[in-house]
Amino acid sequence: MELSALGFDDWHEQRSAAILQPGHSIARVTAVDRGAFLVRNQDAETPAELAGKFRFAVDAAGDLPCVGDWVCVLRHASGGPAMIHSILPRKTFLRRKSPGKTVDFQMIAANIDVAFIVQACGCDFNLARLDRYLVIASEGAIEPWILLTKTDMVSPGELDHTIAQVRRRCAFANLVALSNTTGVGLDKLRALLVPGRTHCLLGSSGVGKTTLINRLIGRDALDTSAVSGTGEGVHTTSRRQLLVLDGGSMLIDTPGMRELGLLGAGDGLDDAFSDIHGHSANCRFADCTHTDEPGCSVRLAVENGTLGEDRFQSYLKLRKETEFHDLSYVDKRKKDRSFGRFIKTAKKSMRKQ
Ligand SMILES: Nc1nc2c(ncn2[C@@H]2O[C@H](COP(=O)(O)OP(=O)(O)O)[C@@H](O)[C@H]2O)c(=O)[nH]1
Ligand SMILES: [Mg+2]
Ligand SMILES: [Zn+2]
Repeated sequence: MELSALGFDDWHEQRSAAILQPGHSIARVTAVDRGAFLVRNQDAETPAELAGKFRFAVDAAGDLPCVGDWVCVLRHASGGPAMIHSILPRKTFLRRKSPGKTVDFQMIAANIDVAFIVQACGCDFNLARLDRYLVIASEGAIEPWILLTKTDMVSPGELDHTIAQVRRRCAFANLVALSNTTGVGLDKLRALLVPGRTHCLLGSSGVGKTTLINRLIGRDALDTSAVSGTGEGVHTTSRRQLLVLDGGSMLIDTPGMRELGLLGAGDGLDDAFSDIHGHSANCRFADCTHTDEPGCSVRLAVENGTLGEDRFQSYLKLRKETEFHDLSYVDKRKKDRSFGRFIKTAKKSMRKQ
């Protein structure tokens, strides 16, 4: 299997030239479990560890390899784990604010082409959470698809109602509804999986992500929650997270994440809420916050019904959250080495506005 079949393209090739050292080779991270990694190249999938020098140079959690990363590794002729010496720049990424009080980035996965945002019909279905996932995908330059699972659990009427709610909330979102139990909708999903492209399943625990991957593979390659209890932690060492399907497309299963805090997600907000961003071009003030300024086109759109009040409120809530965390992050890293980098990205996003 060529590296290109694993998703390595011109974009990565160009950026690898300056980074790749003599004797090193390129591989893709297929699984991460605390300090241990699996990496895959043309020949095989092997265990890997961070080289001491690399580990020492890392000063932020987001700089550590995550699933989907392209890394430069050194393999010893005598065997043993491959040593990871550096990470190639990420073309796309999924990241969140570290859970809890820490204000830092945590990478979920990298170099993803399509993110399937999975929600189950019925009790898991939640539009606010959907908005949050869409912002996270947009921020990382990843094409989002909404997957509604467990359609067998609701009546056709309820399913239509749920789909209509999604369409009203995010008119631009692509959607597939399916059932792992009956198999309805699986073919539609299969048709979306492109060889050489990396797809990622994102969603709460229990919505059917692992079951779906097993259905696509046709065997139980991954443990579902029914087997592992919570579906998190227990079997992670034996569980490969990036899988290559028979057709040549790649799928990443992520463990369910309870907290999906936003940090540095301003651009993602503008993209995921492009309708609101569009209206804001007509606000009287260029820096209008759409809260109490006169001549606000966004609030006008809410008043005349062009923009849903719930969508607008969701936007304000997520914006407040990322702005709040951005401020603490800047505070925390003022004396930090990597602070310069954050400023650079912040400036870039300001220019884009
Ligand atoms: N009725 C129904 N149950 C499903 C479906 N997909 C998954 N399940 C069940 O939901 C539970 C959680 O599934 P799992 O794949 O582990 O969810 P994950 O945490 O998102 O990976 C398991 O008991 C599955 O058998 C579906 O389409 N319909
Ligand atoms: Mg799972
Ligand atoms: Zn405004």
